[in-house]
Parts: sequence; C-alpha cells; structure tokens
Amino acid sequence: MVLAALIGPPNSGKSLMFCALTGQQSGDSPVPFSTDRVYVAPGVPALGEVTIMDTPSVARHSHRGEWLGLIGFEAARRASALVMAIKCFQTGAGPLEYPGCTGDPLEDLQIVEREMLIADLIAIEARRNEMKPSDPAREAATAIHDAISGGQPARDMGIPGSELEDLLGVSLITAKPVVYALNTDEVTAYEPDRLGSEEVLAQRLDFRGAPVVSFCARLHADAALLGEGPGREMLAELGVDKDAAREVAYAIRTALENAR
Ligand SMILES: Nc1nc2c(ncn2[C@@H]2O[C@H](COP(=O)(O)OP(=O)(O)OP(=O)(O)O)[C@@H](O)[C@H]2O)c(=O)[nH]1
Ligand SMILES: [Mg+2]
Repeated sequence: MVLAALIGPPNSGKSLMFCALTGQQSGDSPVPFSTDRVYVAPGVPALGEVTIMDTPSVARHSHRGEWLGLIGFEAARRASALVMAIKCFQTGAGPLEYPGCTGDPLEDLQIVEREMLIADLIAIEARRNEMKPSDPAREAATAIHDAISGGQPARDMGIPGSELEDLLGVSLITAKPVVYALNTDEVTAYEPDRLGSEEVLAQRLDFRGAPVVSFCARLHADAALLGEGPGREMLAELGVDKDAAREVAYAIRTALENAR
C-alpha cells in the first residue's frame, strides 16, 4: 500500500478533493480549518495501491501546534508521498482572510512549504539532542539541518528519503516525494485557457520537476458520489474528459519512481 497525504492551506479544497478521489466524504466546508482529524480511504479501485488521506490544514505557525497543523504533519510523516493541494478556484470558497493565509495560491503554497521545513528542523534538532556526541549520525544530522535551514527540502538532497530516515531515525516531511494538485475552477474546467489554468499557474509556481495534476474538486466530487458509470456520464455531458483518481494515482507512482 502507498499512503499519500493531502496537504495544503485552509480552504484549498482538500476535503472536496478527497471526496473526488475516493467517493468518500470527510466533510468539505466554507469554514477554514474545518477538518480536525485525518481521514483514510483504503481500497478505492481507481487508485490501485494508493490510499489517500485527508488532513487538517497547514498555515503559518502550524509548526508550533497552531491550527491542528501538527496532526497534518504527523500524517505527512506516516505517508510515502504528499499531494499538495493548491487552490485555483474562485467560486464557492469561504472567507479567504484569516491569520497566516493570503488566499493567493503562490503565497499560501510558500507558507505551507516553509512550515514543513521548520517542522523538519525541529524534528532533526530533537533527534540530534538525543544523540551522543560520538554518534557518527550527528554530523550528517547537522549537515542536513544546515541545508534545510537554507531553504532546501530534504527531497532535493539527492539521498532517498528512506536512507535519510535510517540515518537520522526520523521521518522528514520535506523528504517525501510530492505531487502538486491544482484544484481548478469549474469555469477553468470548461475553458482551460482562462486565468488559473495549469499553464498560467505553472509560470508563477515552481514545481521543481514534480508531477502536476489539475482537476476541479467540485465536479469530480459530484461525479464520484454518483458512482462510476453515472459519474462519467455527468462529466461527459459537461465536456470533461478526465479521470482525476487515475491521474493522481499515476502522478504519485511517478513521483515515487523519480525519487528512487
Ligand atoms: N466551486 C468550488 N468550490 C470548491 C471547490 N473545491 C472546494 N470548494 C469549496 O471550498 C470550500 C473549502 O473546501 P474544503 O474541501 O473544505 O477545503 P479544505 O482544504 O479541506 O479546508 P479545511 O479543512 O476546512 O481547512 C468548501 O466550501 C468547498 O465546497 C471547487 O473545485 N469548486
Ligand atoms: Mg478539509
């Protein structure tokens, strides 16, 4: 089984994406930070060996335990891969202004990525404090700590995450392979050239070679709740020819293979 955690800022649509991908509801809501625990949906045929988790949102100061972000980080540590939810829809969202989040996809993504780096630094520091001065892993811990302090995610260090984990005895969130999942607007789904499309966003967001998928959580959640046949018909009537779950599962497998 490959466990993949949906991670992202509040109201990016993680819970509705979870429904779109699994056909199971964790409860989307216009209220930010509405998800307060982890939801797991094993055994979804379209996802194959991939199991998706919905998690509480990450925002500024999540690393300190604010906003239930530590529950999201805990899920991320357990996961083999992260699916980073990026809000690219304008409609149907709740209030966008809340402390520590901007509603801008780029800025919110940067906040989430920074929080993950800080969470990893804290985990390495705690681990290093437990090590004896003579422990050979101490030097490696310091080198990795310094690289992460400089803003480098552990996945970009050229060492597989499992090796880093064995070396340090801690699971690093920024070592996990990432898939970027753009939650696009219904309007963008019909007219992909409109602002907010993957190409336009790709110019602003730096995906560093990671797989990118885009789908409208609202449309695909509605389709998933109808069941496979009627759901596909509903999407076809709207001119949407996309199997979001299969695309996401494929992207996760690709991210894992690229990390080997
Ligand atoms: N129109 C539209 N609304 C969406 C879409 N995705 C999510 N929403 C709405 O945006 C709001 C936030 O979605 P959620 O799925 O609850 O977002 P979240 O990231 O899980 O947020 P929290 O867990 O509450 O922090 C809900 O009202 C959703 O129905 C979408 O693709 N289109
Ligand atoms: Mg949620």
